[in-house]
Amino acid sequence: MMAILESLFTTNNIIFTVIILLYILYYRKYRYYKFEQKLPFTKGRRLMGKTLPAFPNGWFIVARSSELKKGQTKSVDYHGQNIALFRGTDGVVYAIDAYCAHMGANLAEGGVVKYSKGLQCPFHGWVFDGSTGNCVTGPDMKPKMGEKYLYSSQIGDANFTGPALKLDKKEIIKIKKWQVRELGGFIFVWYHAIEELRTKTPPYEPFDLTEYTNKLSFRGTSINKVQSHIQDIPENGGDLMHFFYVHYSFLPFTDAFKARWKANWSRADNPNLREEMKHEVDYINDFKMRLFDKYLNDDNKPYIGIITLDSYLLMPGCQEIFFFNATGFQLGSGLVYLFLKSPFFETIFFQHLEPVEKYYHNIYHEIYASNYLPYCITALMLRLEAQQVMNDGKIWDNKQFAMSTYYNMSADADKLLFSWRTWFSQFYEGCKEAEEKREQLSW
Ligand SMILES: *[C@@H]1O[C@H](CO)[C@@H](O)[C@H](O)[C@H]1NC(C)=O
Ligand SMILES: *[C@@H]1O[C@H](CO)[C@@H](O)[C@H](O)[C@H]1NC(C)=O
Ligand SMILES: *[C@@H]1O[C@H](CO)[C@@H](O)[C@H](O)[C@H]1NC(C)=O
Ligand SMILES: CC(=O)N[C@H]1CO[C@H](CO)[C@@H](O)[C@@H]1O
Ligand code: FES
Ligand SMILES: [Fe+2]
Repeated sequence: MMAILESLFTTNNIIFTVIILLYILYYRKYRYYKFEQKLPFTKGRRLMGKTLPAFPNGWFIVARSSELKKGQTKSVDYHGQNIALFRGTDGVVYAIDAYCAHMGANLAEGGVVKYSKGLQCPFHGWVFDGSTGNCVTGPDMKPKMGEKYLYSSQIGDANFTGPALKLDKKEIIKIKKWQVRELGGFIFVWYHAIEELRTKTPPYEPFDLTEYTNKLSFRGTSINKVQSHIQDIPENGGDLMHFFYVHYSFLPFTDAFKARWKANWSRADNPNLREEMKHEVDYINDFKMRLFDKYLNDDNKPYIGIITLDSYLLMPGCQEIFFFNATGFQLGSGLVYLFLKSPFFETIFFQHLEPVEKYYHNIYHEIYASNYLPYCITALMLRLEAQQVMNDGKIWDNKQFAMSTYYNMSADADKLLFSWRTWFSQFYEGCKEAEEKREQLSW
């Protein structure tokens, strides 16, 4: 035994051991780690109950930049809409309604990029300008006039003699155009149920993370599948109590490593935000305040919720140790930017929701971490994060939407839930009416 130990510590072996250790830490397999949950946790049939509208307004990510090369198209189904996404030969990403104004072909399925920013229908060759939605006649992008005919509503009646088609109007042919942003490798589309607000410049923009991600490296993506009302997911940010019940355990299969959380939430337009979110540790507080300076402004403040989270680890036979301090920005209904700060490293979890259909969502977490953090550590962090989301998933996938519900207004946690819900209700503007109009659709 001693001989083996002694031989391990000869110079050559120490070098060898260090090399092996470094190799494990930088094992290439985890350079970019991807985790995908197989299935949601939904059990049996569930009475979802009455809910708020299923599709709130906001910026949502519909694709990664790498998925859309110049001249490529992608069909996007989201919020009950079919969108044709394409990258012009000018390099810009455009989003227009999927259905051609002529005979209804899907422009994303076989459409060809034309005149640098137009998309040509695969059926009879009409071209739509991605920047305006206008149907155009040639490379000069001149809008084309068309005659709109409506079928008579009496078709199908007994003894109907016609005419079957009636001229409705003569006008410029146009389909819906969606606002697009491309930032940090992601493509965002702005959804608003109200027509004028869909086309007007949105009141807030996705965050530009470049300043932070320049210092960090992109390490991986996790995808959790959730079957619940979309609000249940962001609502976690304003739900302090659930941390104690759902997130108390750090590692799966064992309760030996417990977590303790100190969480709080505030609307970003709270005039006392900086005092109330002040952190007692100076460098953490500086980090937080710098984030507020960079990302909050008078225009976007009403649409942002601030999460603060301190995490402590309890290990058997050890003193409680701090794990990390986090500051999160809930930006509208579909994006969360979580900045983790510790004395040893910096990490960003960027969470975005992909509505697959009514009550079915993919939750993405993109992890960015300090360059010197070993790959296997960030892979583990991402995997543990996905595990925490799965803990939530077991609740989400089987719960009802809490529409008319009881609050304990003498408890801080429920008061906060109440104010979180008040804040989030703004994202449903116009959605109820839009969804009622779409009722005849199957999704
Ligand atoms: C259609 O025409 C037949 C035969 O002329 C007539 O008996 C019937 O009442 C008509 N139906 C309607 C709905 O007008
Ligand atoms: C959250 O912050 C508010 C405002 O500073 C404070 O009154 C409240 O006690 C905090 N809640 C928790 C659970 O720390
Ligand atoms: C409501 O909250 C108060 C204060 O935390 C607590 O004393 C009380 O037991 C709670 N009521 C219920 C029904 O949980
Ligand atoms: C490393 C560090 O400063 N951690 C801090 C995280 O936040 C808590 C307070 O909520 C501090 O006590 C820790 O020191
Ligand atoms: S359906 Fe698109 S051109 Fe005819
Ligand atoms: Fe949670």
